[in-house]
Amino acid sequence: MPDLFSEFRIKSVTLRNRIAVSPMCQYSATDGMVNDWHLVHLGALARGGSGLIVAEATGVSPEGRITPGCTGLWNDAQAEGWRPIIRFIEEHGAVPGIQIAHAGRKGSAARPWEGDCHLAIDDSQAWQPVGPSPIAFGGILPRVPHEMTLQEIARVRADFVAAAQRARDVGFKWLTLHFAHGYLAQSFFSPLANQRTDDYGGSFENRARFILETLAAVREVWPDHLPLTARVGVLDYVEGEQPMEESIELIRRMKAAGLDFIDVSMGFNTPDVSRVPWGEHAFLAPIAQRIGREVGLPTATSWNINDPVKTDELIRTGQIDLAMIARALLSDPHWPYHAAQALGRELPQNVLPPPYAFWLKR
Ligand code: 536
Repeated sequence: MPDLFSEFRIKSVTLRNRIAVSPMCQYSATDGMVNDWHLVHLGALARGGSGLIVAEATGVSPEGRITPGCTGLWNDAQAEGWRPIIRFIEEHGAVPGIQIAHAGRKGSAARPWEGDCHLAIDDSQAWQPVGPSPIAFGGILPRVPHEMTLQEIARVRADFVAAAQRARDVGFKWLTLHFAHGYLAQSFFSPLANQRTDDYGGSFENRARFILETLAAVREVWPDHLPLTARVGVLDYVEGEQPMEESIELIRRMKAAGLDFIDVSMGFNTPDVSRVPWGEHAFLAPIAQRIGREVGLPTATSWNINDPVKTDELIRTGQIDLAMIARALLSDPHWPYHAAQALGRELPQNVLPPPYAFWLKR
């Protein structure tokens, strides 16, 4: 069995270890453009030795952003901005990935540290959020989304395709579709957000349609030799959510449509997260393991993964193939180095760049 520091191979991509940087919104872009912040933030994570770095949820259109500070891939200038970041990540031995997203009814929000709530309608930076049905998320995101027409659904699908092409052309090697966290695609799948009566709502087939069509359209342009992955919200921990069997069947059909890898996450389709077992280490790992086994796809999960010994065990016992780590890496980009120490292992040669490794080797 592999351990935390074993390579991971998928398609033509090899990760140096099983430590992956989960996408983390920085809300620090202007008009969707990355800047020095993103280079330093992601560069530090590459220097720190993680195998895979998935850049933050990046809007496929201006209205697809969560906040006005989110990154975008709806024009070529935005794509070009990623080039130095991709180059730096690769020069330091990590694989550059990006998550493309449409925020749906949760979009047009303030940055978390500026309130996290929907922007005022007359705010010059605000836009009209869209969704499958005119049902508000609630809580601090009270705006009722515009119910998307069939034409608007087709447009978002085309926006995902165009963003995937830009990600491909600028050199990303790993693409993650954001089908989680109550954003647009996930909200089509959830009966909590979708009450449409046309081909995109109601039955399992209809609620799955947006995700499956978007995935299939992206697969047409994303190179066969590169992994196409998705982060899927498989449960919400609330009444009225879809049964787990539906989530598993969705991922089975995603595999048939060309999905290579699944990152198991939550739905977040309601403001009520009181039943999420936040305190348990890697609480989604057993669910991820079940899905990976039943569908037959390499699997990752995230949320409260921070303890090196427990994380190594998740890999060694085959529960997950990759650990998607967020906050632990934010607080310590050198988590891989410290994990090797905690595991009592000799530091693998490829974890730290020579100017650091020389002084820090044990
Ligand atoms: C989920 N979040 C997910 C985000 C950004 C904001 C927060 C994303 O996928 N881009 C979350 C919900 C509730 C509590 C913590 C995190």
